[in-house]
Amino acid sequence: MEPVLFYGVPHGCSFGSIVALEWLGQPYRLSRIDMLAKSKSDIYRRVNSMHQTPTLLLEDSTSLRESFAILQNIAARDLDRKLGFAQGTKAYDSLNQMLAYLHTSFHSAFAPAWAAYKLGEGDPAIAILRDLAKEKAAAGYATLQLHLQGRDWLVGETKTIADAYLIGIARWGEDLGLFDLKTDYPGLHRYLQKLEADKAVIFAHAIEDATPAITAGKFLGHVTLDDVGTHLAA
Ligand SMILES: N[C@@H](CCC(=O)N[C@@H](CS)C(=O)NCC(=O)O)C(=O)O
Repeated sequence: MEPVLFYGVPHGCSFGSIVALEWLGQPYRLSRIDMLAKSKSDIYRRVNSMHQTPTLLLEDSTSLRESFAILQNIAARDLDRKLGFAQGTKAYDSLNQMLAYLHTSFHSAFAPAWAAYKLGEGDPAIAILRDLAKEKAAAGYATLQLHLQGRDWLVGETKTIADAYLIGIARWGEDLGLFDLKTDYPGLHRYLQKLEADKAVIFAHAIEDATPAITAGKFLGHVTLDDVGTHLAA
């Protein structure tokens, strides 16, 4: 079977992997995971023991977890697309450096606010957690805005998996009610708006929102977890 990307709703960081698969232009399928569901799927746990998204189920039925690894796997499928670079080159190092920053510093900055989101209303920890996230995320937005000054894309001359990954995470500041990006980070906002106009990004939003989605790549449709279970058992 073609690779299957398990993506999480609402607004998972898996968004970037959907965008990257669209940009790659090779056949793939998607499977939807509700991250807020009370009961966790045993089938999905067989694919990802931590029950996190994203996961890429590969052609040989093995699972690849972690956005960083999934995005590099996607890019390496066709280096001519320039979504990534050949290992051992300076461009590859720059891309890895950016992906590591985006994951370990920027993605993780929001973790306290996501923890607060799951707490019951009136919990005194909420304000502390949100303040902590705001401080860390503000540093991230400022760093990225500065980095983008005089550049069109995060790494190199064309859009890469780093841009795909960032567009799925940068929205969290507004999702969580911590920032107004247009006012607070206008330079970064302009770059994000440019990405929002990309067909693959429009497609990924439609997929998350479960509205009609027009693929700009080779999306072959959704598979259910039951389909995946049958496939895994085979
Ligand atoms: N280190 C993982 C983190 C993935 C992650 O944080 N996924 C979130 C969505 S963005 C998730 O699955 N949350 C649900 C949960 O942890 O139960 C990666 O980079 O792929």
